[in-house]
Amino acid sequence: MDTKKLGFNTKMVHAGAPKDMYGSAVTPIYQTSTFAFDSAQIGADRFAGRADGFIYTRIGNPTIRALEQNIAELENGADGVATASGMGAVTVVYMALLSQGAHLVSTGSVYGPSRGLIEKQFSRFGVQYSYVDTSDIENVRAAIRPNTKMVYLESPSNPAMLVTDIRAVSELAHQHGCPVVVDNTFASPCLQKPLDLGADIVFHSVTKFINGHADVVGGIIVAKDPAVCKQLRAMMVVLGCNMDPHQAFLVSRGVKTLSLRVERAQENAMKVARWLEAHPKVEWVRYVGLESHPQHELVKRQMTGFGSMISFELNGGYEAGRNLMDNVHLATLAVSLGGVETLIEHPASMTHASMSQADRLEAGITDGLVRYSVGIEDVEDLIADLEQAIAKV
Ligand code: LCS
Repeated sequence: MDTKKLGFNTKMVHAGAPKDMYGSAVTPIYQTSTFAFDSAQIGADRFAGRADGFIYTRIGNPTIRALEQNIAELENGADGVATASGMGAVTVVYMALLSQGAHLVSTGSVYGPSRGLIEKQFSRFGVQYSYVDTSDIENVRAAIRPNTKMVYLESPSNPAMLVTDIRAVSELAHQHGCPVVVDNTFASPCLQKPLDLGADIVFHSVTKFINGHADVVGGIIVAKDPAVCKQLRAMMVVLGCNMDPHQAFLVSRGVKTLSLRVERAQENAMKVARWLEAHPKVEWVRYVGLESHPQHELVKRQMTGFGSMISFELNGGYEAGRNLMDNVHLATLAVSLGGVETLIEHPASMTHASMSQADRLEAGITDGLVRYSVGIEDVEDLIADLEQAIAKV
C-alpha cells in the first residue's frame, strides 16, 4: 500500500510495514545476523547493489527497515537510517559531513554530549566549531565561515528550550552551500517537520518520544535527498552503530501511539507550566506553550503543538531545585525524557555536566535549572506531587 499521501496518524500505524509470508499483522523480529543467498550470483548482485535483498544485519534487516521507512514517511524524507542510539545518529551525521578543516555552526544549548563530541573528539581531527544562540539568526550569519560545512540545530533545545527559525536559518545556510541538520528529538515528527521547513537532514534519539516507553535506546536519521541517505547508511555500516532487530521491533510498537501520547502529555504540560508560572516560589518557567516564552509566536508558526518539556528554576536556585528533586514521589528522578512517565532531572550536574559552567550559562542553562519531562499520568496527581515537594523547599 502506498501510504505517502495518507494522514500522519495513518502513516504512524501503517507506513513501512512489509507483507510477510504468513500475513502477520505486525512486522516480526527477524532475529538473525545474516541472510542466505539462493546462489553465488545473487550474493554478488546484492553486494554490487544490482539486486534488492538483505545481506547482513549490520547493513540492513527487515525489522529495522520497517522502522526506517516508517519514520522516513513521518518526516517526509527519502529514507531513514536507524542507529544503536541517538548519539550513534549524531556520530554518523558528523562523520558523513565533516572532514579535517571543516567548520560547524551549532546551537549552544544542545544535548551536552552532542556538543562534547565535537569539542573534545572531532576537534582532535581539526574540525572547528562555533556554538551560538541560533534563536537569533544574526548570530548564525556572523558565525558562518567559508569552510562552514554544516549548520546543526536543536530546536526546541535541551534544556534551555530555545527555538530556532528552521526555515530562515535553512535559507541563510543554503546561500552559503551549507546543509542544515536538525535534532528533532524534543518536538518529534508529530509536532515539527524540519525537512518541510527547509532542513536537509533530521534525526532523533528514538529513546525519547518516538519509542516513548523508556525501555529502548536508539536513533534514526532521515534525509531529503536519496543520495545523502545512501551516504549516511554507508557511514552507519562502517561505524557499526546499527540498531538491533529487537530494538527496532519495540520502537515500531511505540511509534503507533506517538500522537496519542504526545497530545496527552502536552495537554498535561500546559497545565503544569501554568501552575508553576503562578507559584510564588518559582523564579521562572520556560515552556514553548506559554505566552511568556520569548519565541512563542515562532513556535506557533513552526510547530503544530507545544510538546511536554518544561524547564524552570525555583527561588533559591540549585539548593532549592535539589530539595525539590529529592522530595517528588511521583515524578522519577532520572535523565532521559519523552516517555509515558514523568521524569525530573538537573542538567548542570547530569545531562549537561560535560559542558563548562561558562558555556552552560552562555547557553541559558543556569545551575538552578530543573528539567521536567511531563508524562501521560493524571495531571492533578503531577501537580499535587510538585505542590507537596515545593512546600518542603
Ligand atoms: N539529542 C537529544 C536532544 C537528546 O536529548 C539526546 C539524549 C540525544 C540526542 C542522544 O540520544 P541517546 O544516545 O541518549 O539515545 N538526551 C538525554 C537526556 O536529556 N537525558 O538523558 C539522555
